[in-house]
Amino acid sequence: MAKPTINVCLIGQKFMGRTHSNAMLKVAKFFDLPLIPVMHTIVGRNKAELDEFRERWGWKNATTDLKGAVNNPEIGLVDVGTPNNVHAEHTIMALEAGKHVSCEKPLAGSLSEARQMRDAARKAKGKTFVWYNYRRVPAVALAYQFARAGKLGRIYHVRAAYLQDWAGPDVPLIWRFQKSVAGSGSHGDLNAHIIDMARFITGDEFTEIVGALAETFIKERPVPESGSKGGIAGGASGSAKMGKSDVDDAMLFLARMKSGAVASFEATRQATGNQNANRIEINGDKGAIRFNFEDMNHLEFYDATLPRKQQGWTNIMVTHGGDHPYVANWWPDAHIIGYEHGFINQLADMMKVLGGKVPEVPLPDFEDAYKTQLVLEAAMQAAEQRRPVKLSELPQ
Ligand code: SOE
Repeated sequence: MAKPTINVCLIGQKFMGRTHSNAMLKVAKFFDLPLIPVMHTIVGRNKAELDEFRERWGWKNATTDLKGAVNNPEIGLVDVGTPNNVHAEHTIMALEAGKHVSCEKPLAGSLSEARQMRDAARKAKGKTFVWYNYRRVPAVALAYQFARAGKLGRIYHVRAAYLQDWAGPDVPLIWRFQKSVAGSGSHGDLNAHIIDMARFITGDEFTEIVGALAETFIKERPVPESGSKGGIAGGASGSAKMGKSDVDDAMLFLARMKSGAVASFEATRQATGNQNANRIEINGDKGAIRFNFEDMNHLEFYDATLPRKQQGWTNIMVTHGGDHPYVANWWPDAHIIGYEHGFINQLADMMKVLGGKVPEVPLPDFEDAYKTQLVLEAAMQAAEQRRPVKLSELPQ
């Protein structure tokens, strides 16, 4: 019997447009879902680029008419994969049109826009989701299960760093280096992920940013000649004209959490030698976990309840279908998976939730993602004002 379907309208066809389109193509092949996504309409600004994208990925329709597509009564889910400065406009339009809405991270480029989105979601009938895709890397989901099962015990430390090294001086002034579009640089792009991961794994919340430091190493960049592909894979060529980069290349901060745990965070695009090292270590009184996305199929676990002579880091290959999250839908032991599978796993969970089922691990909605946005904002204020900032000072 044919499964129920939901027509999807995707806004944006650059880097995240590709990861989301790939997830839509694959999800029903690998997961038994209560609801199947249909690639109904791709929305963008450049008709020629859109037609090529529609053809390549198999979208039924392509249009530059954002309003018409979002308000199309055939559409059930609007998926926003555009730069941060239009997340609020696109998602609120869709919520007001009665659609379910998913949005790329971070929720928005600013706290005020994130708050508008959160408030719109509170009033809307549609469900909301945010693509914090690393929650659905099996090793990170396993860390969540370990922490929630008490295997780490009382948490003392969260130590997280998201280190990239792609943003050399030749990289043009794409939207990621423009505060008016991105809201911040590595901070909103990379610290957003590790803040969400820390909150997700521990179940803890932040109370205070004790200190923060933002640095822009490369103050000017070549102005892009061609439309940038938006992603870190470049795709834009720089002109001779130079423009000011007004965002952080690196942001480091120290924080306190509700449980009493202390935390250190670092995001940078100039950590030479670290290409996409999304790293987190959490130390508790019963155990510890360590994860590095550059080795994404492994989770290191330290069991401090063993006799001291037996204690040591275990390097778990998180690919066992019987026990590890999501893996039963993929391949046999040690037939490893990649970056794109986190997005497919996320879409599977979104379809489960829309189909009235329970996701494998919790999915962040706009309410949840707003809490991550509060931490982002508090750290930015702490860096700008060179003082500690309590999250309670911000609009909740
Ligand atoms: C660029 O820093 C980027 O593409 C981020 O925007 C993504 O969220 C991250 O998953 C990979 O790096």
